[in-house]
Amino acid sequence: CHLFHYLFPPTPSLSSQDTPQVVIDGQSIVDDKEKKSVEERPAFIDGLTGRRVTKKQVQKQALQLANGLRQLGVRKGEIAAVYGTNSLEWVNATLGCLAAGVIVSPISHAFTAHELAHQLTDSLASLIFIQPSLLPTLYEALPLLANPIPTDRIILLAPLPTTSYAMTHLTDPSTPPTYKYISQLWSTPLEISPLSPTEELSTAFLCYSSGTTGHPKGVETSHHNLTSQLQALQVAYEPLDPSHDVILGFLPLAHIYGLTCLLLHPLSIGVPVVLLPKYDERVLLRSIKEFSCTWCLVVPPVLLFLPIHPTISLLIDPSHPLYPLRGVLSGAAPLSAELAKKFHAKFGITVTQGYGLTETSPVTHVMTAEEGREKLGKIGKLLPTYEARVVATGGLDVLQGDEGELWLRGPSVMRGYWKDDKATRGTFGIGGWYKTGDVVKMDKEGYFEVVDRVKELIKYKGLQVPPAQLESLLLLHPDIIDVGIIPIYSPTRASEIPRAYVVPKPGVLPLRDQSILNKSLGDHMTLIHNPAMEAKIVAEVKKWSEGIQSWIKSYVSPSRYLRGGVGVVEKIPRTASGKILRKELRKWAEEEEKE
Ligand code: 4UW
Repeated sequence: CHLFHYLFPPTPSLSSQDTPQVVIDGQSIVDDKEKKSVEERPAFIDGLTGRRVTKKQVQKQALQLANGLRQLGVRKGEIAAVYGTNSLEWVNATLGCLAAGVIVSPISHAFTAHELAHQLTDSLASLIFIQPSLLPTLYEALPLLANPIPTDRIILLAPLPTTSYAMTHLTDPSTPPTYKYISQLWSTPLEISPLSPTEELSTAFLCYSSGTTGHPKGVETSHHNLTSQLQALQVAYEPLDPSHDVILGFLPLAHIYGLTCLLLHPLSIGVPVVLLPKYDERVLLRSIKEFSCTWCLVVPPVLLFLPIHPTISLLIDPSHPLYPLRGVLSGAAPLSAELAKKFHAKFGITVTQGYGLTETSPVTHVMTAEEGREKLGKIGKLLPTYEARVVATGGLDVLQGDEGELWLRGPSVMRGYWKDDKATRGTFGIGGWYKTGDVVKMDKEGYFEVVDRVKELIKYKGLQVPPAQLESLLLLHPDIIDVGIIPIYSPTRASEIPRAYVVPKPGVLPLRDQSILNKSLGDHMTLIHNPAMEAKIVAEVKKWSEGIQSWIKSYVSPSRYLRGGVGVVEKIPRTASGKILRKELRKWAEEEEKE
């Protein structure tokens, strides 16, 4: 059905007389009082202000927005960008668009004007919901857009200001601001038309992912993809109790992990979510206590910082370290069993894992906390509705227990990449199998483990860093003639970081000098940290590479900075067809590591 109808099933009455009771041995197991209190519990809480909305209010406001969008002339099938940090307004914009049949393309709040312009142009977004503080980035992006967004379709993601707060300081002073706050768009009547069965396959979301190769592409996620996903999660996800559990939500809703696991799934099962705009240890600890959070979603680096931050220890009661938190679910990047163990030793809380991809809506593997205790470091069993194969190079299934690429099939696999048939064809094998680009193995009981990645993707703290995007940017630099980017692992960050190898234009650096070539490592590479290099040249190369690192900062968001550094080399190893031999680059990085 329509995702909106799945989230808010059209039950005619919620009065106690009409509500069917579950009766066991003559006793009602859900008494009216308890049911009523569950309905009155908030669906979402703004963790900073304490503002809260119940599920009924969420539904009403979404319908009001849907109607307002219609009045604005926005039609079914148009694309709305939602650009901001987690907030109640973000939820309203997204669900309002869903109800109106408008496709939502969430955009990371950390994006630069350059990245924003790319996604707005590529997605063909015709309206944007934007957090007011991000307006300056939008102004920078507007001139770069191929499809301009009219001013009356720039809608502010913020509660109506209570004072006569003026937006002028954020806008071009020559044009008076005409933007509306999201709630100014709300209008009645409140109803949405059901989707016909064919429309169920229509796109609901357009999240961006680089997939196995190339630039970020829009992933077409349909209503049906998500309703199937939510049904499967209801069976296999950690059992959460709507009358007791509260989820802490600081991961970005704009990433599919947050979108499904912090917004859609909790809303569908009626468990409240405390929304925080970013990861901040102090706010996080305060929120756990203030809102009695019992469940938390993280990416691996969070587990590293929390235990070691010195000022944080003071906030923790040693007898109940993170009370009442009882479970932590990690995903989006590799988690070592060791890190999970350390966290458990410190806080007595089991870290369990899930796995998924933007292309699979996203969860395909997950474990409950109970399973997590036994299977540390694994990603769990295959979620119901999915079929999986573990495939060797050449396309044959490996023997049970051996490593191979994970291929998936199921109703939550994306429709395809937006306006990119070639990429879509490249990612699906014969029989409609979706090739993940991740290398896994499965134990006898059916628990999977991620052991490697064969695709280009780099994950910085769970966020995608597409090497192809960074490479094409670096090629625009006047001093650079070739470049290859790979991930290196940073144990202090518990995350991969991108490292660039670049070939400078002849003459830019004194690298062609024979005396230096003689000291190079291998035939093709001159290490900048080679201690034999003359100090002056080392300093020059270092300064130049730092210049490259800061140059890229004006184009990409912080998760994509070249934190792994810039290595200067004579040439980038490529195949005969010109493909970068990333394995070779990885070897270089390992050699440097040993130095
Ligand atoms: N271990 C190792 C993992 C893991 C992993 C993902 O940005 P995307 O497209 O999507 C995501 C989705 C994350 C996610 C989904 C459902 C879920 O339950 C959960 O954890 C609770 C997390 O990140 O990136 C997809 C790529 O991210 C890597 C892997 O390479 C995959 O192809 N990845 N989860 N547990 N690697």
